[in-house]
Amino acid sequence: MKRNALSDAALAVALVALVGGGAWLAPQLLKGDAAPDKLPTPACDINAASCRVALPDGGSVELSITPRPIPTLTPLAVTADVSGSSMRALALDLAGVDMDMGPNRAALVPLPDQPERFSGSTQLPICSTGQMLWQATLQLADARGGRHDVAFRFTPDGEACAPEDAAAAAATPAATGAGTAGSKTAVPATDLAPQPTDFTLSSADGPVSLRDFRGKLVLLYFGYTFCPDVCPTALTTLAQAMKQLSPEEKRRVQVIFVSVDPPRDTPQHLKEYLAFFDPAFVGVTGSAAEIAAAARSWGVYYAAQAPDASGRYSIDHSAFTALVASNGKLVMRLPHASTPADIAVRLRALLNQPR
Ligand SMILES: [Cu+2]
Repeated sequence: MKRNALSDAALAVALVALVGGGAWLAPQLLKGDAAPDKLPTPACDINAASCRVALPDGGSVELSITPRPIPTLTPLAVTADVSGSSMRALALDLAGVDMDMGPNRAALVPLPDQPERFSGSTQLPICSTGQMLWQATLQLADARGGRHDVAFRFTPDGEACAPEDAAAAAATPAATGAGTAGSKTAVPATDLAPQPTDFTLSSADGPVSLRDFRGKLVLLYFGYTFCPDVCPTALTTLAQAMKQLSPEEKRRVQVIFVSVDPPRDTPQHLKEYLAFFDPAFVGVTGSAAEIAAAARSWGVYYAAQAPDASGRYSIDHSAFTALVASNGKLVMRLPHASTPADIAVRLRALLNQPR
């Protein structure tokens, strides 16, 4: 769905995909009674090698994240080898240091034949042209259940971050079994700190409020029409999902596309752009402050990048679709890798719930 006029921009553009890679674990499973004891960060570059850290009971743990340097939007293998200690590795949490990228915690489980080796898999859910500092926090528990954290900071390798690579990586979770309701590749609403709230923004046909769609399910996506790859892919997926619904079901679902690029996306331009995917999709925009408030409340990150010599710019942005219940509450964030069938199954399950 890449538009030719923008293909050169595609090479430089940032691509953000909140794909649900790796194993997600409800945070409450990991909450101890006391705040974790923070162990000193070792003078070791986790991006370049595995890192060994001394533990308070005299043993040590060696953390490895591969491939190295750590790429974005690529499945990562995580291994924590504990030696001379009764501690267990519980999980690895990946978080943006300067911006909240949402929960991204991979459970680590002992290998059956090597009880001191804990492994799991995860993925950095963003592909950004900008340098972004991440923190990997290894979460450990001692024999009495006390929690100990070790933090490692690194800047991922964005070299392999061309949109095509990212799209392929984003497609991987879907190909390996996402697609059923309840799949762990979706981030459940309970994991979100943001407070989804109503908004009123402008469409080509007048003001649109989220509350106008009470009684319907809403698929809410934040993006921009000059986006070379991620947004067209997401909109194509949503359009295909809608095609899998019956006319009666489709009548009870609304796709809303919120522009994070108000200077370029006029209401009329949004309408024409969205009609290419499905004329029933509604596109809205507003002032920079209105868009920022709506995005923040729905947990959407976006950041315009520096313009090139000809003044063109791309915008990094979250790439999930918020699935909003008929009462306006967030049901879940559908990852970018969701398939049309996955989305249709979820929609139908909600539509068929007794009201
Ligand atoms: Cu986009």
